[in-house]
Amino acid sequence: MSGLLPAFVSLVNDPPDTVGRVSTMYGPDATFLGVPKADLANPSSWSGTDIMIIGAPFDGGTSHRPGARFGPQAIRLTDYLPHDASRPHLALGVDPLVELAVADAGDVTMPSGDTELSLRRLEEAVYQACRGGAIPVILGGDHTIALPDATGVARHVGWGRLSVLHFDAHADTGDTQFGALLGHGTPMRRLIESGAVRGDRFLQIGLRGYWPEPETLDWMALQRMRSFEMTEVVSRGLDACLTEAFTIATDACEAAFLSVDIDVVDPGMAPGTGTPEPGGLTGRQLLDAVRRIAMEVPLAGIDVVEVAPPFDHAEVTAFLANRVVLEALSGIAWRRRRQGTDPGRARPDPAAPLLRDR
Ligand SMILES: [Mn+2]
Repeated sequence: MSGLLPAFVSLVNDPPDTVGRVSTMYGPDATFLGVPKADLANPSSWSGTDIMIIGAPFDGGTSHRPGARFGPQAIRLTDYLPHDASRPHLALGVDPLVELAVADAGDVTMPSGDTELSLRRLEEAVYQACRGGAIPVILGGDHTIALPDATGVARHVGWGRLSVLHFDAHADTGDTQFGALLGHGTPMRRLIESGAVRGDRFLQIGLRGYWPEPETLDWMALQRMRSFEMTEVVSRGLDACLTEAFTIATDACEAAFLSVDIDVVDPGMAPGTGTPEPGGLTGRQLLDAVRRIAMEVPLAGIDVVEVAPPFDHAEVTAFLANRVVLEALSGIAWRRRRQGTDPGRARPDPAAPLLRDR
């Protein structure tokens, strides 16, 4: 690290195995809806944890408007109900925060000016959570973090044995971004290039607009990616597209990683994001899709990214992202109930009348 000013040396030399800390990088030391804290560096303190919330407050990879570094805290805190670590889900009949052991590791310390150090720390934190038996749920942060997120999960699940379900307005498969390999426009290409995930088990839903350019689409086709552009989603219906995606995602893979870029939703319903693209899913469609995925597909990791509170209005986007996390956790809790010996109050058909047979 010669040539750097001495003042920066301690930061750069910070050991990469510094996986996190039991607090948050920006704002008060709060956990996701009041769930207990966990110290990733001390696994015995969180043994038995099913879900590990990890904050990734990094926006150094944005190509346009930054601000997603404030996403984790907004997703943790934005809810009109008490932060009492209980959320009984009406349609599913499960309480994910009670039935699953959910803990919050706080934020990984990710200086947005040092991309490589930040991503290395995050990958290690995700891997540690997986190794301890938890499903990591990473709160972004810009989409650059999908690279360490899915890599950390693949290291545990099996290299190339992980499929990806990716909701986004953008493919994020660029070769470089302003000449850099790392950024929120390139993580999906890096993941496929490294072999962490399979290109032919990579499902993208909600693409639209005016990017990427034809050369990148050629590369995506070569990898045998399956990308559902919004016109196909509208024409066939989201449910039919999801059913096809699930068939591919569960073929010859151990588990799936779910990556939700909040800009997949129309900017009218998710204005707080850095690169808004008109014409997206409704908030309702995204919640239903995430719930269905968690109910039907074995998930090994999740991230929710690109919530940028400085551009939000009335916390619309933060409320939605908070519910995206809850729908995922509720679906996981429902799946475990239905597959276990005691279904409890889990409702076999969420579409049935709420108070049927009472
Ligand atoms: Mn993205």
